[in-house]
Amino acid sequence: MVQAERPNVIIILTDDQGWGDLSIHGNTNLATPHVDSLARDGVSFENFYVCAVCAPTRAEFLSGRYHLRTGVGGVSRGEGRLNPGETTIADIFKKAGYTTGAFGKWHNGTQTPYHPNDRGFDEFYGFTSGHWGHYFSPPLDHNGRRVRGKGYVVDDFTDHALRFIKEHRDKPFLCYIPYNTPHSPMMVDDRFYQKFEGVNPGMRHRDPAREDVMMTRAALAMCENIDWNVGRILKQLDELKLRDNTIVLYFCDNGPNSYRWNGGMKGRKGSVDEGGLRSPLFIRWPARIKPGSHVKQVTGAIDLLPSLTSLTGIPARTAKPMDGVSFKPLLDNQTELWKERDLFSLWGKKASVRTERFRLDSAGKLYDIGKDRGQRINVSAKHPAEAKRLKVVLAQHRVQMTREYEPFKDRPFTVGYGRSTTLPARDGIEHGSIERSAKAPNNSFFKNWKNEDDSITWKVDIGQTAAYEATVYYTCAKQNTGVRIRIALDGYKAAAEAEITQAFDPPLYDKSKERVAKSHYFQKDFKPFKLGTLRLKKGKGLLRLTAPKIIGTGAIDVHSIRLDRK
Ligand SMILES: [Ca+2]
Repeated sequence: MVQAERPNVIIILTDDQGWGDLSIHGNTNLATPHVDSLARDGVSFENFYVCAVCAPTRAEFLSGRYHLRTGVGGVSRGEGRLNPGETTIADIFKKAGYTTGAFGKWHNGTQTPYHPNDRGFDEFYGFTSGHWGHYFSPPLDHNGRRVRGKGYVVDDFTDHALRFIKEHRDKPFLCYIPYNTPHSPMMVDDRFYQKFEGVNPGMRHRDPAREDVMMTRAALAMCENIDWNVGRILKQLDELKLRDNTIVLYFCDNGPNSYRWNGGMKGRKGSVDEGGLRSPLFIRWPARIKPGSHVKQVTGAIDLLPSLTSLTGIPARTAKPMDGVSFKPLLDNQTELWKERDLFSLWGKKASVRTERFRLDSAGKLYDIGKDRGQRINVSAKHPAEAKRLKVVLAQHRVQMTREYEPFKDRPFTVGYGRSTTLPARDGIEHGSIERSAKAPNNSFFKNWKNEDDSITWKVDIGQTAAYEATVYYTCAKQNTGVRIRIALDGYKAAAEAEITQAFDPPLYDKSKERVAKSHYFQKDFKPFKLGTLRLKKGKGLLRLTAPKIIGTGAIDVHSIRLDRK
Protein backbone atom coordinates (compact mmCIF):
# COMPACT_ATOMS: atom_id res chain seq x y z
CA MET A 1 0.00 0.00 0.00
CA VAL A 2 1.01 3.63 -0.44
CA GLN A 3 3.14 4.93 2.38
CA ALA A 4 1.01 7.45 4.22
CA GLU A 5 2.41 10.63 5.70
CA ARG A 6 4.61 9.89 8.63
CA PRO A 7 2.39 8.60 11.40
CA ASN A 8 2.26 9.77 14.97
CA VAL A 9 3.30 7.26 17.59
CA ILE A 10 1.72 6.83 21.04
CA ILE A 11 3.25 4.24 23.35
CA ILE A 12 1.24 3.33 26.43
CA LEU A 13 3.17 1.30 29.00
CA THR A 14 1.61 0.17 32.27
CA ASP A 15 3.40 -0.73 35.48
CA ASP A 16 2.93 -4.14 37.14
CA GLN A 17 -0.22 -4.92 35.19
CA GLY A 18 -0.14 -8.56 34.16
CA TRP A 19 -1.14 -10.20 30.90
CA GLY A 20 -4.26 -11.40 32.72
CA ASP A 21 -5.50 -7.99 33.90
CA LEU A 22 -7.51 -7.37 30.72
CA SER A 23 -10.98 -8.52 29.80
CA ILE A 24 -9.87 -9.40 26.27
CA HIS A 25 -7.70 -12.13 27.75
CA GLY A 26 -10.70 -13.72 29.38
CA ASN A 27 -10.63 -12.04 32.76
CA THR A 28 -14.27 -11.47 33.76
CA ASN A 29 -13.25 -9.83 37.05
CA LEU A 30 -12.93 -6.51 35.25
CA ALA A 31 -13.86 -4.69 32.05
CA THR A 32 -11.23 -2.97 29.93
CA PRO A 33 -13.17 -2.08 26.77
CA HIS A 34 -10.84 0.65 25.52
CA VAL A 35 -7.63 -1.34 25.81
CA ASP A 36 -9.45 -4.35 24.36
CA SER A 37 -10.49 -2.21 21.38
CA LEU A 38 -6.82 -1.78 20.44
CA ALA A 39 -6.58 -5.53 19.93
CA ARG A 40 -9.88 -5.67 18.06
CA ASP A 41 -8.95 -2.74 15.79
CA GLY A 42 -5.29 -3.66 15.43
CA VAL A 43 -2.89 -6.52 15.95
CA SER A 44 -2.30 -8.52 19.11
CA PHE A 45 0.90 -10.37 19.82
CA GLU A 46 0.35 -13.67 21.54
CA ASN A 47 3.93 -14.30 22.64
CA PHE A 48 5.39 -10.93 23.54
CA TYR A 49 7.89 -10.79 26.39
CA VAL A 50 9.28 -8.08 28.63
CA CYS A 51 11.64 -8.26 31.63
CA ALA A 52 10.81 -9.46 35.13
CA VAL A 53 10.86 -5.92 36.58
CA CYS A 54 10.37 -2.27 35.65
CA ALA A 55 13.60 -0.44 34.73
CA PRO A 56 15.07 -3.27 32.59
CA THR A 57 11.96 -3.43 30.37
CA ARG A 58 12.00 0.33 29.90
CA ALA A 59 15.69 0.23 28.98
CA GLU A 60 15.06 -2.51 26.41
CA PHE A 61 12.16 -0.58 24.90
CA LEU A 62 14.14 2.67 24.76
CA SER A 63 17.34 1.18 23.32
CA GLY A 64 16.42 -2.03 21.49
CA ARG A 65 19.15 -3.79 23.50
CA TYR A 66 19.29 -6.24 26.38
CA HIS A 67 19.20 -4.17 29.55
CA LEU A 68 22.46 -5.29 31.14
CA ARG A 69 24.40 -4.02 28.13
CA THR A 70 22.84 -0.59 28.67
CA GLY A 71 23.94 -0.27 32.31
CA VAL A 72 20.54 -1.14 33.74
CA GLY A 73 20.98 -3.87 36.34
CA GLY A 74 18.31 -3.12 38.94
CA VAL A 75 15.46 -0.90 40.03
CA SER A 76 16.81 1.33 42.82
CA ARG A 77 20.05 2.99 44.00
CA GLY A 78 20.77 4.28 40.52
CA GLU A 79 20.84 0.83 38.91
CA GLY A 80 17.99 1.81 36.60
CA ARG A 81 20.13 4.40 34.80
CA LEU A 82 20.35 3.93 31.04
CA ASN A 83 23.87 4.79 29.94
CA PRO A 84 24.28 8.09 28.09
CA GLY A 85 26.06 6.17 25.31
CA GLU A 86 22.78 4.47 24.35
CA THR A 87 20.69 5.91 21.54
CA THR A 88 17.03 6.02 22.59
CA ILE A 89 13.94 5.68 20.47
CA ALA A 90 13.20 9.33 21.31
CA ASP A 91 16.64 10.43 20.03
CA ILE A 92 15.89 8.69 16.74
CA PHE A 93 12.37 10.09 16.25
CA LYS A 94 13.45 13.57 17.35
CA LYS A 95 16.25 13.52 14.79
CA ALA A 96 13.69 12.52 12.16
CA GLY A 97 11.68 15.66 12.93
CA TYR A 98 9.20 14.33 15.48
CA THR A 99 8.21 16.25 18.58
CA THR A 100 8.71 13.95 21.55
CA GLY A 101 7.08 13.80 24.96
CA ALA A 102 7.07 11.47 27.97
CA PHE A 103 4.30 11.58 30.58
CA GLY A 104 4.58 9.31 33.60
CA LYS A 105 7.16 7.15 35.30
CA TRP A 106 10.70 7.43 33.98
CA HIS A 107 12.77 4.83 35.69
CA ASN A 108 16.06 5.26 33.86
CA GLY A 109 17.88 8.03 35.69
CA THR A 110 17.30 11.35 37.43
CA GLN A 111 20.33 13.58 36.98
CA THR A 112 21.68 14.96 33.69
CA PRO A 113 22.75 13.21 31.44
CA TYR A 114 20.18 10.54 32.43
CA HIS A 115 17.07 12.70 32.77
CA PRO A 116 14.40 12.15 30.06
CA ASN A 117 15.01 15.67 28.72
CA ASP A 118 18.59 14.55 28.04
CA ARG A 119 17.41 11.36 26.32
CA GLY A 120 15.54 12.78 23.37
CA PHE A 121 12.31 13.91 25.03
CA ASP A 122 11.37 17.53 24.34
CA GLU A 123 8.85 17.43 27.17
CA PHE A 124 8.74 15.38 30.35
CA TYR A 125 6.06 15.43 33.01
CA GLY A 126 6.16 12.81 35.74
CA PHE A 127 8.69 11.36 38.15
CA THR A 128 12.03 9.71 37.54
CA SER A 129 11.94 7.14 40.36
CA GLY A 130 10.86 3.49 40.23
CA HIS A 131 7.71 4.23 42.18
CA TRP A 132 6.06 7.15 43.82
CA GLY A 133 4.83 7.55 47.39
CA HIS A 134 1.45 9.12 46.78
CA TYR A 135 -0.98 9.26 43.86
CA PHE A 136 -3.12 12.29 44.64
CA SER A 137 -1.64 15.66 43.60
CA PRO A 138 1.92 14.61 44.46
CA PRO A 139 5.08 16.61 43.77
CA LEU A 140 6.26 15.92 40.20
CA ASP A 141 8.93 16.91 37.70
CA HIS A 142 8.11 19.03 34.66
CA ASN A 143 11.16 19.40 32.43
CA GLY A 144 13.42 19.30 35.48
CA ARG A 145 11.37 21.78 37.53
CA ARG A 146 9.62 20.76 40.72
CA VAL A 147 5.87 21.13 40.31
CA ARG A 148 2.74 19.94 42.04
CA GLY A 149 0.56 17.36 40.30
CA LYS A 150 -3.18 17.90 39.96
CA GLY A 151 -5.55 15.10 40.90
CA TYR A 152 -5.06 11.34 40.51
CA VAL A 153 -1.63 10.84 39.04
CA VAL A 154 -2.65 8.64 36.06
CA ASP A 155 -5.46 11.06 35.10
CA ASP A 156 -2.96 13.91 35.43
CA PHE A 157 -0.38 12.21 33.16
CA THR A 158 -3.16 11.63 30.64
CA ASP A 159 -4.26 15.29 30.81
CA HIS A 160 -0.72 16.36 29.99
CA ALA A 161 -0.40 13.81 27.20
CA LEU A 162 -3.72 14.97 25.72
CA ARG A 163 -2.54 18.56 25.77
CA PHE A 164 0.73 17.53 24.10
CA ILE A 165 -1.12 15.59 21.38
CA LYS A 166 -3.46 18.49 20.71
CA GLU A 167 -0.65 21.01 20.61
CA HIS A 168 1.38 18.98 18.11
CA ARG A 169 -1.45 17.54 16.03
CA ASP A 170 -0.24 19.16 12.81
CA LYS A 171 3.25 17.67 12.89
CA PRO A 172 4.35 14.12 13.68
CA PHE A 173 4.83 13.39 17.36
CA LEU A 174 6.04 10.55 19.53
CA CYS A 175 4.19 10.41 22.84
CA TYR A 176 5.43 7.95 25.47
CA ILE A 177 2.95 7.41 28.31
CA PRO A 178 4.50 5.16 30.95
CA TYR A 179 1.70 4.97 33.53
CA ASN A 180 2.83 4.09 37.04
CA THR A 181 -0.11 1.88 38.04
CA PRO A 182 -1.18 -0.68 39.19
CA HIS A 183 2.24 -0.52 40.89
CA SER A 184 1.92 0.12 44.63
CA PRO A 185 1.00 2.16 46.65
CA MET A 186 -2.44 0.70 45.92
CA MET A 187 -4.15 4.09 45.90
CA VAL A 188 -7.19 4.59 43.74
CA ASP A 189 -10.17 6.89 43.74
CA ASP A 190 -13.57 5.78 45.11
CA ARG A 191 -15.03 6.18 41.63
CA PHE A 192 -13.03 3.18 40.43
CA TYR A 193 -12.77 1.30 43.70
CA GLN A 194 -16.49 1.14 44.55
CA LYS A 195 -17.18 -1.61 42.00
CA PHE A 196 -14.63 -3.89 43.67
CA GLU A 197 -15.03 -3.03 47.35
CA GLY A 198 -15.96 -6.16 49.28
CA VAL A 199 -16.28 -8.20 46.08
CA ASN A 200 -14.73 -11.63 45.87
CA PRO A 201 -13.27 -11.92 42.39
CA GLY A 202 -14.72 -14.89 40.51
CA MET A 203 -11.50 -15.65 38.69
CA ARG A 204 -8.58 -16.42 40.91
CA HIS A 205 -4.89 -17.16 40.77
CA ARG A 206 -4.06 -20.78 39.90
CA ASP A 207 -3.06 -21.23 43.52
CA PRO A 208 -5.86 -19.28 45.26
CA ALA A 209 -4.32 -19.69 48.71
CA ARG A 210 -1.54 -17.34 47.62
CA GLU A 211 -3.89 -14.57 46.57
CA ASP A 212 -4.31 -11.41 48.66
CA VAL A 213 -7.84 -10.41 47.67
CA MET A 214 -7.49 -6.83 48.98
CA MET A 215 -4.54 -6.39 46.67
CA THR A 216 -6.44 -7.93 43.75
CA ARG A 217 -9.41 -5.59 44.23
CA ALA A 218 -7.18 -2.53 44.25
CA ALA A 219 -5.22 -3.71 41.20
CA LEU A 220 -8.43 -4.38 39.25
CA ALA A 221 -9.76 -0.93 40.10
CA MET A 222 -6.47 0.64 39.01
CA CYS A 223 -6.60 -1.30 35.73
CA GLU A 224 -10.11 0.02 35.06
CA ASN A 225 -8.81 3.52 35.74
CA ILE A 226 -6.04 2.94 33.17
CA ASP A 227 -8.65 1.74 30.72
CA TRP A 228 -10.76 4.85 31.26
CA ASN A 229 -7.71 7.00 30.53
CA VAL A 230 -6.83 4.99 27.42
CA GLY A 231 -10.41 5.69 26.30
CA ARG A 232 -9.82 9.42 26.73
CA ILE A 233 -6.74 9.21 24.49
CA LEU A 234 -8.54 7.23 21.78
CA LYS A 235 -11.49 9.63 21.88
CA GLN A 236 -9.22 12.60 21.40
CA LEU A 237 -7.54 10.94 18.41
CA ASP A 238 -11.00 10.57 16.85
CA GLU A 239 -11.91 14.17 17.60
CA LEU A 240 -8.67 15.50 16.12
CA LYS A 241 -9.06 13.15 13.14
CA LEU A 242 -5.72 11.57 13.96
CA ARG A 243 -7.05 8.05 14.36
CA ASP A 244 -6.05 6.70 10.95
CA ASN A 245 -2.48 7.79 10.95
CA THR A 246 -1.51 7.34 14.58
CA ILE A 247 0.16 4.19 15.81
CA VAL A 248 -1.10 3.35 19.30
CA LEU A 249 0.94 0.71 21.04
CA TYR A 250 0.07 -0.82 24.41
CA PHE A 251 2.16 -3.10 26.63
CA CYS A 252 3.08 -3.80 30.28
CA ASP A 253 6.51 -3.70 31.91
CA ASN A 254 6.42 -7.02 33.81
CA GLY A 255 4.04 -9.61 35.26
CA PRO A 256 1.41 -8.74 37.86
CA ASN A 257 2.58 -7.40 41.22
CA SER A 258 0.54 -9.96 43.17
CA TYR A 259 -0.85 -13.47 42.79
CA ARG A 260 -4.09 -12.94 40.89
CA TRP A 261 -5.67 -14.45 37.80
CA ASN A 262 -3.09 -14.54 35.02
CA GLY A 263 -4.25 -17.16 32.56
CA GLY A 264 -2.92 -20.00 34.70
CA MET A 265 0.67 -18.98 34.08
CA LYS A 266 3.42 -19.64 36.57
CA GLY A 267 5.14 -16.76 38.33
CA ARG A 268 4.44 -13.07 38.80
CA LYS A 269 6.51 -9.87 38.75
CA GLY A 270 10.16 -10.72 39.42
CA SER A 271 9.91 -14.22 37.96
CA VAL A 272 11.51 -15.34 34.68
CA ASP A 273 8.66 -17.77 34.00
CA GLU A 274 5.79 -17.03 31.61
CA GLY A 275 3.76 -15.25 34.31
CA GLY A 276 6.56 -12.80 35.06
CA LEU A 277 7.52 -12.04 31.47
CA ARG A 278 4.55 -12.39 29.14
CA SER A 279 2.90 -9.08 28.34
CA PRO A 280 0.09 -7.98 26.09
CA LEU A 281 1.21 -6.11 23.01
CA PHE A 282 -1.46 -4.41 20.93
CA ILE A 283 -0.74 -2.10 18.03
CA ARG A 284 -3.47 -0.13 16.32
CA TRP A 285 -2.72 1.70 13.11
CA PRO A 286 -5.85 1.83 10.97
CA ALA A 287 -4.00 3.17 7.91
CA ARG A 288 -1.69 0.20 7.83
CA ILE A 289 -2.58 -2.70 10.14
CA LYS A 290 -5.47 -5.06 9.51
CA PRO A 291 -7.97 -5.07 12.39
CA GLY A 292 -8.13 -8.22 14.47
CA SER A 293 -4.82 -9.64 13.28
CA HIS A 294 -2.64 -11.87 15.43
CA VAL A 295 1.08 -12.51 15.64
CA LYS A 296 2.07 -15.81 17.19
CA GLN A 297 5.84 -15.56 16.82
CA VAL A 298 7.97 -14.83 19.88
CA THR A 299 8.77 -11.12 20.17
CA GLY A 300 10.11 -8.92 22.95
CA ALA A 301 10.62 -5.38 24.26
CA ILE A 302 13.98 -5.26 22.44
CA ASP A 303 12.08 -5.49 19.13
CA LEU A 304 9.96 -2.37 19.63
CA LEU A 305 12.55 0.23 18.59
CA PRO A 306 13.57 -1.50 15.34
CA SER A 307 9.92 -2.30 14.57
CA LEU A 308 8.60 1.21 15.12
CA THR A 309 11.39 2.73 13.08
CA SER A 310 10.92 0.33 10.18
CA LEU A 311 7.12 0.75 10.27
CA THR A 312 7.47 4.53 10.11
CA GLY A 313 10.31 4.46 7.59
CA ILE A 314 12.81 6.14 9.88
CA PRO A 315 16.41 4.91 9.80
CA ALA A 316 17.28 3.29 13.14
CA ARG A 317 20.81 4.58 13.52
CA THR A 318 21.92 3.61 16.99
CA ALA A 319 25.41 4.10 18.43
CA LYS A 320 25.57 0.45 19.43
CA PRO A 321 24.31 -2.74 17.76
CA MET A 322 20.72 -3.64 18.55
CA ASP A 323 19.62 -7.00 19.91
CA GLY A 324 16.05 -6.59 18.73
CA VAL A 325 14.78 -7.11 15.22
CA SER A 326 11.88 -5.55 13.35
CA PHE A 327 8.67 -7.56 13.40
CA LYS A 328 7.35 -5.61 10.40
CA PRO A 329 7.53 -8.73 8.17
CA LEU A 330 5.08 -10.45 10.54
CA LEU A 331 2.57 -7.65 9.98
CA ASP A 332 3.08 -7.87 6.22
CA ASN A 333 2.58 -11.65 6.09
CA GLN A 334 6.18 -12.10 5.07
CA THR A 335 6.84 -14.72 7.71
CA GLU A 336 9.61 -16.24 5.60
CA LEU A 337 11.70 -13.17 6.49
CA TRP A 338 11.36 -13.86 10.22
CA LYS A 339 14.24 -15.86 11.64
CA GLU A 340 13.68 -17.98 14.70
CA ARG A 341 15.92 -16.90 17.59
CA ASP A 342 16.44 -17.40 21.31
CA LEU A 343 14.99 -14.67 23.54
CA PHE A 344 16.82 -14.40 26.86
CA SER A 345 15.61 -13.24 30.28
CA LEU A 346 17.89 -12.51 33.22
CA TRP A 347 16.95 -11.13 36.62
CA GLY A 348 19.34 -11.46 39.58
CA LYS A 349 20.32 -15.09 39.80
CA LYS A 350 17.38 -16.20 37.65
CA ALA A 351 17.73 -16.93 33.94
CA SER A 352 15.53 -18.42 31.25
CA VAL A 353 15.31 -18.58 27.49
CA ARG A 354 12.37 -18.83 25.11
CA THR A 355 12.29 -20.24 21.59
CA GLU A 356 9.24 -20.39 19.32
CA ARG A 357 8.29 -23.65 20.96
CA PHE A 358 10.00 -24.00 24.31
CA ARG A 359 11.00 -22.22 27.50
CA LEU A 360 14.00 -23.43 29.47
CA ASP A 361 13.42 -22.19 33.00
CA SER A 362 15.83 -21.10 35.74
CA ALA A 363 16.05 -24.65 37.11
CA GLY A 364 17.00 -26.06 33.70
CA LYS A 365 13.56 -27.58 33.04
CA LEU A 366 12.13 -27.47 29.54
CA TYR A 367 8.48 -26.68 28.75
CA ASP A 368 6.57 -26.93 25.50
CA ILE A 369 4.77 -23.59 25.85
CA GLY A 370 2.33 -24.06 22.97
CA LYS A 371 0.85 -27.05 24.80
CA ASP A 372 1.76 -26.16 28.35
CA ARG A 373 1.58 -22.42 29.00
CA GLY A 374 1.38 -23.13 32.74
CA GLN A 375 4.80 -24.86 32.75
CA ARG A 376 3.62 -27.99 34.51
CA ILE A 377 5.29 -30.78 32.49
CA ASN A 378 9.07 -30.89 32.12
CA VAL A 379 9.81 -32.28 28.65
CA SER A 380 13.60 -32.14 28.77
CA ALA A 381 13.86 -35.97 28.71
CA LYS A 382 11.81 -35.98 25.50
CA HIS A 383 13.90 -33.26 23.85
CA PRO A 384 17.38 -33.74 25.30
CA ALA A 385 19.26 -32.09 22.44
CA GLU A 386 17.18 -28.90 22.63
CA ALA A 387 17.42 -28.82 26.42
CA LYS A 388 21.18 -29.17 26.22
CA ARG A 389 21.56 -26.53 23.52
CA LEU A 390 19.45 -24.03 25.45
CA LYS A 391 21.41 -24.61 28.67
CA VAL A 392 24.62 -23.86 26.80
CA VAL A 393 23.39 -20.71 25.03
CA LEU A 394 21.73 -19.41 28.20
CA ALA A 395 24.94 -19.86 30.21
CA GLN A 396 26.94 -18.12 27.48
CA HIS A 397 24.48 -15.24 27.30
CA ARG A 398 24.63 -14.80 31.04
CA VAL A 399 28.44 -14.69 31.10
CA GLN A 400 28.44 -12.16 28.28
CA MET A 401 25.81 -9.89 29.88
CA THR A 402 27.46 -10.05 33.31
CA ARG A 403 30.76 -9.03 31.76
CA GLU A 404 29.19 -6.13 29.88
CA TYR A 405 27.36 -4.86 32.96
CA GLU A 406 30.39 -5.07 35.27
CA PRO A 407 31.91 -1.62 34.48
CA PHE A 408 28.56 0.08 35.23
CA LYS A 409 28.08 -1.34 38.72
CA ASP A 410 28.12 1.29 41.42
CA ARG A 411 28.31 4.31 39.12
CA PRO A 412 28.48 7.58 41.07
CA PHE A 413 25.67 10.13 40.70
CA THR A 414 26.39 12.89 38.22
CA VAL A 415 26.45 16.47 39.54
CA GLY A 416 26.93 19.62 37.50
CA TYR A 417 26.49 17.98 34.10
CA GLY A 418 23.45 20.20 33.82
CA ARG A 419 22.86 23.56 35.48
CA SER A 420 20.77 22.15 38.29
CA THR A 421 21.21 18.72 39.90
CA THR A 422 18.89 16.99 42.34
CA LEU A 423 20.26 14.30 44.62
CA PRO A 424 17.24 12.60 46.20
CA ALA A 425 17.36 10.54 49.37
CA ARG A 426 17.01 7.37 47.26
CA ASP A 427 20.49 7.94 45.85
CA GLY A 428 22.08 8.64 49.23
CA ILE A 429 23.30 6.46 52.09
CA GLU A 430 22.40 7.02 55.73
CA HIS A 431 24.92 6.72 58.57
CA GLY A 432 24.43 6.47 62.34
CA SER A 433 20.91 6.73 63.70
CA ILE A 434 19.38 8.03 60.45
CA GLU A 435 16.72 5.81 58.83
CA ARG A 436 14.78 5.66 55.59
CA SER A 437 11.06 6.41 55.66
CA ALA A 438 10.33 3.32 53.53
CA LYS A 439 11.73 -0.13 52.84
CA ALA A 440 12.59 0.67 49.24
CA PRO A 441 14.76 3.73 48.65
CA ASN A 442 12.89 4.88 45.50
CA ASN A 443 10.66 7.56 46.99
CA SER A 444 11.88 7.63 50.56
CA PHE A 445 13.19 10.41 52.75
CA PHE A 446 15.65 10.31 55.63
CA LYS A 447 14.37 10.60 59.19
CA ASN A 448 15.43 9.95 62.78
CA TRP A 449 18.55 12.12 62.54
CA LYS A 450 19.54 12.29 66.20
CA ASN A 451 23.28 12.82 66.57
CA GLU A 452 25.95 15.27 65.53
CA ASP A 453 28.11 12.44 64.15
CA ASP A 454 25.28 11.05 61.97
CA SER A 455 25.51 11.89 58.28
CA ILE A 456 24.10 11.29 54.81
CA THR A 457 26.41 10.70 51.86
CA TRP A 458 26.07 10.68 48.09
CA LYS A 459 28.71 9.12 45.88
CA VAL A 460 29.14 11.75 43.18
CA ASP A 461 30.89 12.50 39.94
CA ILE A 462 31.25 16.27 39.60
CA GLY A 463 31.13 17.23 35.93
CA GLN A 464 32.61 20.70 36.17
CA THR A 465 34.75 22.63 38.64
CA ALA A 466 32.50 25.49 39.67
CA ALA A 467 30.72 27.23 42.52
CA TYR A 468 27.46 25.44 43.38
CA GLU A 469 24.61 26.78 45.43
CA ALA A 470 23.39 24.02 47.76
CA THR A 471 19.75 23.75 48.82
CA VAL A 472 18.37 21.13 51.19
CA TYR A 473 14.69 20.07 51.08
CA TYR A 474 13.88 19.56 54.74
CA THR A 475 11.37 19.37 57.52
CA CYS A 476 12.25 20.47 61.05
CA ALA A 477 10.28 20.23 64.27
CA LYS A 478 9.96 23.43 66.29
CA GLN A 479 12.13 22.20 69.14
CA ASN A 480 14.95 21.41 66.72
CA THR A 481 15.30 24.82 65.08
CA GLY A 482 18.75 26.24 65.56
CA VAL A 483 20.29 23.09 64.11
CA ARG A 484 23.25 23.76 61.82
CA ILE A 485 23.44 21.82 58.56
CA ARG A 486 26.61 21.53 56.52
CA ILE A 487 27.44 20.09 53.14
CA ALA A 488 30.95 19.35 51.89
CA LEU A 489 32.94 16.89 49.81
CA ASP A 490 34.98 14.51 51.96
CA GLY A 491 38.63 15.57 51.92
CA TYR A 492 37.93 19.18 50.92
CA LYS A 493 37.65 22.29 53.06
CA ALA A 494 35.01 23.99 50.89
CA ALA A 495 31.63 23.75 52.59
CA ALA A 496 28.25 25.42 52.74
CA GLU A 497 26.70 25.67 56.18
CA ALA A 498 23.72 27.42 57.67
CA GLU A 499 21.45 27.41 60.69
CA ILE A 500 17.86 26.34 60.22
CA THR A 501 15.80 28.96 61.99
CA GLN A 502 12.36 28.15 60.61
CA ALA A 503 10.37 25.16 61.77
CA PHE A 504 8.54 23.26 59.02
CA ASP A 505 6.77 20.19 60.28
CA PRO A 506 3.78 19.22 58.13
CA PRO A 507 1.79 16.01 58.69
CA LEU A 508 2.13 12.94 56.46
CA TYR A 509 -0.17 12.83 53.44
CA ASP A 510 -3.57 11.26 53.86
CA LYS A 511 -3.57 7.57 52.98
CA SER A 512 -7.30 6.87 53.17
CA LYS A 513 -7.38 5.94 49.46
CA GLU A 514 -4.76 3.24 49.89
CA ARG A 515 -6.72 0.00 49.64
CA VAL A 516 -4.47 -2.58 51.27
CA ALA A 517 -3.81 -3.33 54.92
CA LYS A 518 -0.05 -3.03 54.89
CA SER A 519 1.42 0.22 53.65
CA HIS A 520 5.08 1.02 53.24
CA TYR A 521 4.59 4.47 51.80
CA PHE A 522 4.95 7.73 53.65
CA GLN A 523 5.00 11.12 52.06
CA LYS A 524 4.96 14.70 53.26
CA ASP A 525 5.90 18.12 51.99
CA PHE A 526 9.43 19.43 52.24
CA LYS A 527 10.69 22.96 52.12
CA PRO A 528 13.78 24.26 50.31
CA PHE A 529 16.47 25.94 52.40
CA LYS A 530 19.65 27.45 50.99
CA LEU A 531 22.77 26.24 52.75
CA GLY A 532 25.06 28.54 50.76
CA THR A 533 27.57 28.24 47.95
CA LEU A 534 30.58 25.95 47.79
CA ARG A 535 33.21 25.26 45.17
CA LEU A 536 33.30 21.69 43.93
CA LYS A 537 36.16 20.24 41.95
CA LYS A 538 35.60 18.11 38.85
CA GLY A 539 35.97 14.42 39.59
CA LYS A 540 34.65 11.67 41.82
CA GLY A 541 34.00 12.13 45.51
CA LEU A 542 31.73 11.66 48.46
CA LEU A 543 29.32 14.47 49.25
CA ARG A 544 28.38 14.53 52.92
CA LEU A 545 25.55 16.25 54.74
CA THR A 546 26.17 16.71 58.47
CA ALA A 547 24.65 18.52 61.45
CA PRO A 548 27.60 20.08 63.32
CA LYS A 549 25.29 21.52 65.98
CA ILE A 550 22.08 19.93 67.27
CA ILE A 551 20.33 21.80 70.08
CA GLY A 552 16.98 19.99 70.31
CA THR A 553 16.10 16.28 70.15
CA GLY A 554 17.37 15.86 66.59
CA ALA A 555 18.25 17.51 63.29
CA ILE A 556 16.04 17.53 60.18
CA ASP A 557 14.31 15.09 57.84
CA VAL A 558 15.83 15.19 54.36
CA HIS A 559 14.08 14.67 51.05
CA SER A 560 16.83 15.81 48.67
CA ILE A 561 19.69 18.14 47.93
CA ARG A 562 19.81 20.50 44.99
CA LEU A 563 23.08 21.81 43.58
CA ASP A 564 22.83 24.74 41.17
CA ARG A 565 25.93 25.60 39.19
CA LYS A 566 26.56 29.34 39.46
CA1 LIG B 1 6.78 -2.66 36.90
